[in-house]
Amino acid sequence: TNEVASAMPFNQGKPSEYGDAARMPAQGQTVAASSGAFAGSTVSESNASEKTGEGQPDPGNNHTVGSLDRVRVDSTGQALSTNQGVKIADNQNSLKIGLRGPTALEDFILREKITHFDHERIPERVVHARGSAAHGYFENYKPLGKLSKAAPFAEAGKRTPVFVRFSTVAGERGSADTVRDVRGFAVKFYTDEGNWDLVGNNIPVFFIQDAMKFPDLIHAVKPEPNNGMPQAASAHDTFWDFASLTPEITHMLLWHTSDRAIPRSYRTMQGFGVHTFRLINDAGESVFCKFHWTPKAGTHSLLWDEAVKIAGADADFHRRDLWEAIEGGNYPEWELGLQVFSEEEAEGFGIDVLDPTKLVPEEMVPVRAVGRMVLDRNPDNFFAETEQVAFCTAHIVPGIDFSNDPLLQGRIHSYLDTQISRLGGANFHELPINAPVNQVHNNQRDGMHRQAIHRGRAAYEPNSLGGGCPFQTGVAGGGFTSFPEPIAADKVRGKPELFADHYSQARMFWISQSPPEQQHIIKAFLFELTRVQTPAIRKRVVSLLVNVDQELADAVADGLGFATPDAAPLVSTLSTPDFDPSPSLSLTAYPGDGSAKGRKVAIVVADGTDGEAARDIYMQLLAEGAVPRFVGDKLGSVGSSSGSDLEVEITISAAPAVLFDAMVLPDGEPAIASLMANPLVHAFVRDQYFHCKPILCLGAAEDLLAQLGISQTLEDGSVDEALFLGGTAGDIEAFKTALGAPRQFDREAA
Ligand code: HDD
Repeated sequence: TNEVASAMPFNQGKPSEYGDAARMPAQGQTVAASSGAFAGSTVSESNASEKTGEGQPDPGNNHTVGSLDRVRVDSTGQALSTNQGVKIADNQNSLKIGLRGPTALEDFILREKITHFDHERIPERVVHARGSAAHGYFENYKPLGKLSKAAPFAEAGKRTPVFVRFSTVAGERGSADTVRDVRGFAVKFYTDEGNWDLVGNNIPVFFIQDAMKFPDLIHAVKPEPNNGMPQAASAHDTFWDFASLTPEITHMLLWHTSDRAIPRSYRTMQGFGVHTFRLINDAGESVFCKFHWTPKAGTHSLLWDEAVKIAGADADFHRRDLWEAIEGGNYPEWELGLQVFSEEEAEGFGIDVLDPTKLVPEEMVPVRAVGRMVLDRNPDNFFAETEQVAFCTAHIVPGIDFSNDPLLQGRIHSYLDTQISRLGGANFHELPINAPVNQVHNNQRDGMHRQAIHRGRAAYEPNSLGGGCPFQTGVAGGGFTSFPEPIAADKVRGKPELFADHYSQARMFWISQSPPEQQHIIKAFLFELTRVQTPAIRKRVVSLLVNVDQELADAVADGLGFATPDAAPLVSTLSTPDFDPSPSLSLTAYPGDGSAKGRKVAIVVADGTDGEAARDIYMQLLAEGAVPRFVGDKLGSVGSSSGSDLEVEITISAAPAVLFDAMVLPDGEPAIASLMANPLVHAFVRDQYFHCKPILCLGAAEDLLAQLGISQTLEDGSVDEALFLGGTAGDIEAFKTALGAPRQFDREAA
């Protein structure tokens, strides 16, 4: 298998770990080092945390990665030292008074080491604690100056460095990746006019309409406070109690029970800015905008049974997938799309675009692609980068502005505030991963852990002693200015009346789903509400569903063993829009490029497998960018009926079927016979089959399927499009195509 091993994708795309090559990822970017009002600064400072960017960056250098290099530590060839730089002679033994005596209080080496260790942890994020991140860039397609003067959109081909963190919401830092939950999709753009954080989710709507309710929502979904259960799950009484008493949540409940909440990987999910934002152009004109990220790999989700099993087999399933894809040079990519509309247009939508429980259907306002985002480098250090990165919705740049969405308005406060306790003070912006690529100049001073060494006497403005610097720029000098929205209104606690339409978009979502997607939603409601212990809560949730769709409500009530209750009372008599189905709300709308890239394929082998054919398939899959693995009963070689022996890479018990997107059963009679006798192999094939994944059988391998009662003819007489028996060249081609296609959900009906 040497030729196979050397063709394996892992650890090949990454530039060398050490030295200059690590600083020079292949992709270049066009951000100028010093720009804006400070371009002429003659003070040559070198301060890593403030990212001075001395002179011009090297061509082809990624600006963020480059400035992070200054703080990267590489211990190759270096001696151990204390934090004060004193070399350490003995790192095994503390300083004792006699070999069997007590330890001396003066052992500063021991004390420094233990003291530092005692303080290694910081509080986890209050929500979105579990996550994973990567570096990359955003590349703009065309100048968008007419719409927005934001720096990333200024020129065609312009690349802005980004750091992107994906997360689950409810679980703690060490919880499993594949739980049913919303996924965070937070993008930090290091623009040359400051940092812009687009802190979104993989679902375009939210649970609540006002930030005032956020602590209640999170207290309800987090583990119950008396017993600390359940971890990373919404399937418990407090969440559904809150939900059943909060009708505005209904639209989100349908997304939350849909396949969106159990993505196959971060690479195969959409992202959304959720809120309506404003874009501002040079003339100060403003339009409304919603942000969409669409994955090039297409959208793919898990089945619930699979997600549950993966949580045990590999709790890091999504983290590992992202890491391995980037290490393997298979860089995840998304297209950024904008939905742009004027305030006047929005008035005709029949929804309030300031309501984050509503979306603007793409059929109403098309999504126009404006650029692409590529993630091409893993962090060097999880804590320094992924854990310490601080996203804040308040981080916007000239050309972007907030809308009055009351959820967004509250977030603007929350994110900055939370970092102060999570990261231990007001200077978290100086942490290398958080610092903008342009230098920071202001009169904010001191505080815990201050890194910058500010020069001069004048830490106030206006001043004459500092030559008037740093100075305010005005708008013409590139300074941020808010859109001067005219407002004359009463100061009130309340909501616009259209916010009270809680069901019309929930119904639109439901009728836009394909039949298998609808079945998954029903099953998810049944799972969640069966876990709920209080019967009245179950009934209240179903009474919300009656307002969405009678069949949905009936199916859920039936599954829970009670008669469908009456509809929950409507809080408004306003007539509500009757939306048509919106095809873009179904995951079937995003096939992506249909490629097999990054799809994991198990080639199950045993003594007597036709090695030549197995190796041939392996190489063909590699050529497609897929990730094949020889899976066997135990590690070591297995004898081959043709060609040299095969090396098993992973065992069936270490990597059960749920960790693969597809499987191949090669030919070879003795091998088939021994696989048939192995109950683990039965479970493997059954899972692949019932999870609707492509299966390719070569030659006699089809006997194994026959023995398990699996055939190409489905219950309703139709042909299974993802089961390939026989192994002709045509079968192999069709199998490769199926790798990038949606699952064969027709099998579920059986
Ligand atoms: Fe939030 C983290 C996304 C509503 C308060 N949120 C956080 C993260 C994401 C989101 C992706 C993780 C960022 C990271 O990776 O570090 N949150 C959203 C979206 C929302 C939303 C898309 C609705 C549209 N969030 C929301 C509200 C509030 C918060 C209404 C409070 C009023 N969110 C927070 C927070 C967190 C956070 C407490 C925890 C850790 C952090 O901020 O840095 O401030």
